[in-house]
Amino acid sequence: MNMIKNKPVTTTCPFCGVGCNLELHIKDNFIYKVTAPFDSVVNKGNLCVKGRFGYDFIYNNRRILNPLIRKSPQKPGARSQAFNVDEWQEVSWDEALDYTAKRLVEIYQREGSNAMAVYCCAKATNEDNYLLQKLFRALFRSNNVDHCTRLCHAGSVVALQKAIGSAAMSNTAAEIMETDVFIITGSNTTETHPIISIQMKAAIEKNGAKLIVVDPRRIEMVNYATLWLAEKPGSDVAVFSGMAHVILKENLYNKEFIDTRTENFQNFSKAMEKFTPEYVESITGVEKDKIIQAARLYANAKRGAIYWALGISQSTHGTDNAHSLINLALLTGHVGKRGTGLNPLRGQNNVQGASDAGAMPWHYPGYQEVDDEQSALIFEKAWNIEPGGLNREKGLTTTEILSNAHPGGVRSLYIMGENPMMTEPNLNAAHKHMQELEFVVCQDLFINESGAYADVFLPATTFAEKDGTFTNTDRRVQRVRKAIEPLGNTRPDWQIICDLARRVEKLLGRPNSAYWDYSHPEEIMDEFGKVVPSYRGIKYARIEKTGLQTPVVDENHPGTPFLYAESFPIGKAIFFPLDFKPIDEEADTDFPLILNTGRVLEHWHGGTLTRNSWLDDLYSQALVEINPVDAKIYDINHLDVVKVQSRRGEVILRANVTQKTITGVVFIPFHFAEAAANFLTNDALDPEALIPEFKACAVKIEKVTEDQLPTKQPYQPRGRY
Ligand SMILES: Nc1nc2c(c(=O)[nH]1)N[C@H]1C(S)=C(S)[C@@H](COP(=O)(O)OP(=O)(O)OC[C@H]3O[C@@H](n4cnc5c(=O)[nH]c(N)nc54)[C@H](O)[C@@H]3O)O[C@H]1N2
Ligand SMILES: Nc1nc2c(c(=O)[nH]1)N[C@H]1C(S)=C(S)[C@@H](COP(=O)(O)OP(=O)(O)OC[C@H]3O[C@@H](n4cnc5c(=O)[nH]c(N)nc54)[C@H](O)[C@@H]3O)O[C@H]1N2
Ligand code: SF4
Ligand SMILES: [Mo]
Repeated sequence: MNMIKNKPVTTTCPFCGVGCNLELHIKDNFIYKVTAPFDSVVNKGNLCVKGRFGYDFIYNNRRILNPLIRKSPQKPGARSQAFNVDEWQEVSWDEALDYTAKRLVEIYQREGSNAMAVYCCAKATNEDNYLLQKLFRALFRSNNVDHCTRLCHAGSVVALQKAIGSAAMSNTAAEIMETDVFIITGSNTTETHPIISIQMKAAIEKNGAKLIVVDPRRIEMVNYATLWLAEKPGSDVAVFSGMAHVILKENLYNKEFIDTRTENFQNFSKAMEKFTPEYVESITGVEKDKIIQAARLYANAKRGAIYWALGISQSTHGTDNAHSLINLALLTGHVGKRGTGLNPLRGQNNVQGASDAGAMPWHYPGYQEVDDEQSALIFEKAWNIEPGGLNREKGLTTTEILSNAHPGGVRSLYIMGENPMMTEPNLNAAHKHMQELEFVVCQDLFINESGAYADVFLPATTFAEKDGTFTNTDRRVQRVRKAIEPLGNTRPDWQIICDLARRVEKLLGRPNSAYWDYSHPEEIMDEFGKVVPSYRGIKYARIEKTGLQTPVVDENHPGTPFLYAESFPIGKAIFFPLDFKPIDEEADTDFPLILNTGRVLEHWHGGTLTRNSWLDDLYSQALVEINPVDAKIYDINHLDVVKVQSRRGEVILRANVTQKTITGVVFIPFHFAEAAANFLTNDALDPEALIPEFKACAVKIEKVTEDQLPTKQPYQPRGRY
């Protein structure tokens, strides 16, 4: 069909959780330009480089346009890890789906529910994720369902759930214009949530808001900050408990809020006694005066807000770190009002939505617990399953799914739009686990480092070729619209899942047990709304122009810009007494530096999208940031080739000698396959959230010769058309 559109198609950006609105300009089924609507409440005409120019991955030559099956079947322990398309055979959808259903059902019938596992996808829509977890729960009776949220804000989620009963961002990003003091910690906001950072800068420059940055890296927002607390990695509990100590000692706390809205204050304040500014300075490296100033500034604010991301969460004590922030907000009453709040900046375009949709091992859609009898009954009824049929046991998390990949454990892994072989910690160990699987399915746009292990590849459409919804970081459910016809034989994820589910049902001899005959994602959202109260009022007709912020409890409900005005979901919020714990692997004489990992503006995670885009021309090689003082010690000049080694692996890349990282800490972005930072990272986990310590492990660095620099993956020039 030749679709020449006079009017651009409005949709939602597929990269980050800000959820910017895009206008896709189309001619002959080709997107030739992207702009942003000026009346969008989210981005007001602004876009970052990824949203504006990064969409050309859609047309990249390496995109897979037909279903593929391996020519020679893969065996556990002897899987080929080749990207080489010659090892694959193009097949019809019928053949690919019949084969996938047959292999999955065979493993399920032989090994049972616990052998089945799935990674859902925070880049795909709410509708896609709702259906994929439904397939694994309803048909394979498995709760081994997780997605990248585990590697991301799991620490924040567990702490927020325990302390207040809900894990979403409490306020709307745009309310920053009403804030007078805010803290940014563990968030490199200008590179990772660029359009929110524009609003933050405006709050400072136009409104005189004051900013406190707590981060071991000299991120760009430090240029706008009143105070920068350059702590040692992993010392957040001490920094924020030190601030709480000062607030308590100087009587700057909000007594009325504490009395009426919180519990456990006495135990908490007792635990804070030891965090004197002197003690905190000795652990964190932050001068005590700065702790005192930061405490006064935040406590005396009329409307204080905290924004945080992975520097807090990705730690073996990520849950405690997040509690230390929640404690501060409760102590000062800076929550439950406009312009305040506890604001974990969610990363992927639809990580909030995939979590809401139940893409998690311990929860059904809407955070209803899998081991709660009442919740199980609700879903048995909704999905037409016999009473007692759904699995009541909590499933495995992403990292656990891999470490349980052995005979008697997980045998098959279905991956929709994730790339664990770039994004899990300790990749050498992860590679061994992946090898042990019997059957791997990848449903993606490209054969990425994980697809290279797959037995079947199911080619999905991109965001621009399908309908649905994404839920952004401030809980706004927005439309994703089909702008072009799917390229080649690609299909939207929701259709692939339904086609597969019907085949699985047939093989299991339970046809039509759950409903899979949707003609449009809108019908999936209607079903989703029936089982998840906070989405009950989301109807496509209501979000045509502007999204609605959950909870939207009925069809007349206007949405909820900020939460907890009257009470918290668990009634009174709970203070958590904390103690300081060091990182799992501290620097020592053998591995004297700490490795911090994270992102750059131009790239996305494992690089599957952005390295198949011209964005790779903008930022084309991995660099390790090292402070000039350390560079001198190790005799390293700017752009020298160096080897970075940890106890688990090594990578070779060029050095970027820069003040951006503090002494004793080096930083590597994890986007580059030829120098994948996750060969080095530590897979030690937070005991409650089970999130790995991506942000700190011990490494050593040495100069090596130029010829040792690995060549980057062949990059094929953009443009299939
Ligand atoms: N360009 C781009 N944008 C993205 C992404 C991307 O891949 N590329 N990914 C998206 C996703 S999924 C996510 S989750 C977000 C992540 O967003 P961010 O969390 O902002 O991303 P990171 O680069 O991981 O930065 C984390 C920050 O934590 C700091 N940090 C390290 N250790 C510590 C510590 O011990 N304490 C504190 N307080 N800070 C520390 C780092 O120095 C860094 O500044 O970004 C989203 N946006
Ligand atoms: N060292 C280190 N490691 C980290 C982190 C870190 O800070 N440091 N951060 C962690 C965090 S926060 C995250 S969120 C994870 C991210 O980890 P992943 O989710 O594994 O990484 P992505 O590269 O975003 O993988 C997304 C995949 O989805 C595909 N895709 C895109 N759109 C669609 C679609 O519509 N349908 C389908 N089927 N596929 C699609 C893309 O092609 C890509 O292959 O990485 C984690 N790993
Ligand atoms: S800020 Fe995020 S949502 Fe907005 S254009 Fe950039 S990547 Fe897309
Ligand atoms: Mo993330």
